[in-house]
Amino acid sequence: MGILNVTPDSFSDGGMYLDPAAAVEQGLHMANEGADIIDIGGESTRPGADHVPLEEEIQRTLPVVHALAKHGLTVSIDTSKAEVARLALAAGARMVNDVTALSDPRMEYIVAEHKCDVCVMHMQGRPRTMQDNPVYQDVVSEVKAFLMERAERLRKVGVAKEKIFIDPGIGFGKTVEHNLELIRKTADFVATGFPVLLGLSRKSFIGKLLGSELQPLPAEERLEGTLIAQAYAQWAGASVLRVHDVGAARRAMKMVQALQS
Ligand code: HH2
Repeated sequence: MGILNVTPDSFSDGGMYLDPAAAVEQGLHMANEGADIIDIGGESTRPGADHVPLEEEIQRTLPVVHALAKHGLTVSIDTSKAEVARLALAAGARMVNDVTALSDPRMEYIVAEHKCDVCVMHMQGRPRTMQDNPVYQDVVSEVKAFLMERAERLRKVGVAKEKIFIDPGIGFGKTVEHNLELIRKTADFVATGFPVLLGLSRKSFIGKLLGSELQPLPAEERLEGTLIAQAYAQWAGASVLRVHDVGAARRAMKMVQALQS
């Protein structure tokens, strides 16, 4: 899954694809490099990010969703707003990536109606404050229980199991150690029988591990850390990796596949 943020403030590619033509070009480029899905987001979820009004999010995302779907690409809409999801699905998107896991009460019905794929992600708190002081008794079991509850809500409105992707939400209300523990236990999430999606790409835990808490390695120097963490998750059975560097991720995935066969 290639990341396409049509935002001014995303932590890694913010401001690069605000112009719809540049966004479409980047979407096509990622597909060429081997992305199966293009995930289009109009609201940054980085720590401290501000809320984006509905109309603004629609204006940013819809033209790009429409254009890339028209080119025959599989498009995912990264949104927590049911209305954005509804319009994106009508414009040709085939997946909803909801980092708030159905916080909008209409979301599950829209997903069920369109029979599309959906990703529910775990987050402790909300972006503005989520990194302040995340606390868990047992991070893996708490995150898993939350995801199972949200998956059950989708099952109840008729969404097929294989259409529900679960995501532990790396970096969303988690310390470096919480993130590492969740990645180490990828197989526990895979064992639920739901496909697992993971977003590790250039995340700050990699910067902190390879630099320091106070001086994290910058986002553009996190590729090796990203690829190794992704290879581990793929080996443990993750189904989808959400990435910025599609070509490099594809080559790494091929190597893992070759070693596994
Ligand atoms: N991470 C980000 C955004 N959406 N969706 C899922 N399912 N899983 C993730 O880990 C995930 C996500 C954050 O990364 P990015 O899109 O690069 O930045 P921003 O939120 O600043 O736009």
